[in-house]
Amino acid sequence: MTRRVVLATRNAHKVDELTAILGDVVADLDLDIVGVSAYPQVADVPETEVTFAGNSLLKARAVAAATGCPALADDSGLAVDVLGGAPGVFSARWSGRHSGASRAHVDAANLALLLDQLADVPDDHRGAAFVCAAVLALPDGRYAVAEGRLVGHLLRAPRGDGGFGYDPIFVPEGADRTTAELTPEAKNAISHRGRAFRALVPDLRTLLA
Ligand code: ITT
Repeated sequence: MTRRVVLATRNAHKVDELTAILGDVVADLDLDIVGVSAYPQVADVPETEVTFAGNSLLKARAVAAATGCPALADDSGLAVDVLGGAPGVFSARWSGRHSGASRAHVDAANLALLLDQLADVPDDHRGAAFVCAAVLALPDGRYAVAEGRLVGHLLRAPRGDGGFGYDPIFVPEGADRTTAELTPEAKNAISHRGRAFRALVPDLRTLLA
């Protein structure tokens, strides 16, 4: 029997990435994956925790409770070494709140602010990592958490049109292209989100079986 699982994100890029990353397990377990936008009555969850896992759990639990379906959430961000791990859980709102602005506009403002803050930081101190906490929460209260990281460094100017957020300035360790210059498949194969959700798959198989 097909089982519905709701993705607790309003970020369309994440929905695309997660649908591709989870392709195999979705087919194996006969899941019907839908974004939370299919449930207009579900309110936005304020991200009041101070860790990726905490916020991801908040989002997944709220959507599981509101829809009665198992929910998958992702909380993610960029941790910059020289900023002591910031923007971290504040990555999506690093340049403040922009009410009514498009996600592309907000992403561009966040990226421009970060580049400005790092303008005087030399190349060998521009290390950073993308971090992701993936959560599956069931309406009965059971849940599982897994984390993934992608280590790299930050450029001085954006390059590439793919991905979203800080992708145009992030070059993974050992690579020469930004994650915005990779194909979606190549990004998903190495990304923090790919790693976190692949690490969650054994729990998906157990809890959704
Ligand atoms: P939801 O809360 O609805 O899932 P969001 O975009 O607000 O969407 P987060 O709170 O997890 O999600 O914030 C993640 C931010 O971190 C995101 O807006 C980007 O700025 C950045 N980020 C996360 N993953 C990224 C990726 O793969 N590439 C580039 N930037 C990323």
